[in-house]
Amino acid sequence: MSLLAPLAQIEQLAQTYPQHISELQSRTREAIQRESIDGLIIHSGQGKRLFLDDNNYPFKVNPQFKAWLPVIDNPNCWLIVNGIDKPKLVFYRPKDFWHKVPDEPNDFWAQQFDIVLLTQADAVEKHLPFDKSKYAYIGEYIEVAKALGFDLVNPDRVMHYLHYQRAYKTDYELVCMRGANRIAVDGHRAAKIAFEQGLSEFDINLAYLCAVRQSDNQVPYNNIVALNENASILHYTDVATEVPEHSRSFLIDAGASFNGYAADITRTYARENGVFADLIESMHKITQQCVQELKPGVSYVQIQNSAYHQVAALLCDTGIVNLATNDVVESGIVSTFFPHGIGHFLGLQVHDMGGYVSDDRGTPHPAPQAHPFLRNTRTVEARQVFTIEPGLYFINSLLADLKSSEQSKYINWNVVDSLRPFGGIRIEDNIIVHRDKNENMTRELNLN
Ligand SMILES: [Mn+2]
Repeated sequence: MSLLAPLAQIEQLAQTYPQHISELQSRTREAIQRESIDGLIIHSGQGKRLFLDDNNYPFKVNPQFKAWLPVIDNPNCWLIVNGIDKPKLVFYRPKDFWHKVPDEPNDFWAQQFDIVLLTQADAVEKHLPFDKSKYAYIGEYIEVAKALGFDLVNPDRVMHYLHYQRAYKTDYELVCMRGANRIAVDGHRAAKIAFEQGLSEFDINLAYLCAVRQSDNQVPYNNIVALNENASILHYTDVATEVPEHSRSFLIDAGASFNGYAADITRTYARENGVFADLIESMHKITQQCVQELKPGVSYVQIQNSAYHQVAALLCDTGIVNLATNDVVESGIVSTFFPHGIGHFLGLQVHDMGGYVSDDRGTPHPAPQAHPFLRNTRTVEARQVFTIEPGLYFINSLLADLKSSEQSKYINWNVVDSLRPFGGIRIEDNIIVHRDKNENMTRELNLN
């Protein structure tokens, strides 16, 4: 658990956790009934060696494991669950003087498990059910599962059900997600100051990590810290060490982890007033308008369409495109400037699972043709957590395509060229949908 957690938050975690486990138990009962099996054996993972090397990649835990408990840094752990008996945790605690050995579990979550300590990773078999034919292995290491005698590995019916249900967060998960936002917002404030001081991307990133007290490997995804033109590269993860001559603009897409749950926040800043700064203000309004439209019963695709219209209107108002708003959308011109989805589920993973299905049997519901990068097509419901992240960019490769097309004549290229050096804008908030209201976790922490 984060050392930054205030006392009230620690109490909330302890109070809400038993209900979280009982919800996971109930999902487990349903999942194993559908598969006609007796239980699930969930593997936290294992160390992964670099090719021709004796070092490991950073350990990334199986999300189905960390769904149960906030143990995110310990390989070779196992959970044995059947939805009825108290969950059994095989907790890896080797004799090792090279690496830090985790303490024996005694945190708020520990009493929900029957805990067995494992000193040798390859001695786990005696703690697992003898007859594996009625159990499914849930994890990444198929060869390990086979060697242990499992026939069923990540069976579809179980996985579809668990992924679908993961979209409905328990109260415990909401406490964790608020915690992740709180940490990330501290980082965003520090990064903004570092930009104002004229620091390099590398040093801004350090300022961010320093404020969130998490390393590159602990934050939920690689931070995007982009000055000037680099802000037009959607997943820019270089961190240039040199200080640019002019820091005109700054886009930062960076999160934080809390008990294995992610925050995913983006802000964009301009050095000086002007057209680009005005565009940033307008994009803040579009984000907040989309958040307002997010409510139970609405299709997430509808939010995407709304964002498209609003960005199209902005392109017209700014004189970038000389067409009526509807024509900017229908011609597809808007996707040159806004080429990604409006957002996604957020939770144990930054792009949480279960966005492309229409039911818990995994019936596919792919993104519509007009929005191929949209990561969610479900109907919005209470207890779901989303990002809302409209963008407006000046991406040279996409602009070149537009320039060589029929539609080039509708574009005011002088305005476009004057904005290219600023890269682009994305404003991303994290929202819990409740039955009667939305909770914009990011804005409630006064990150504007
Ligand atoms: Mn995002």
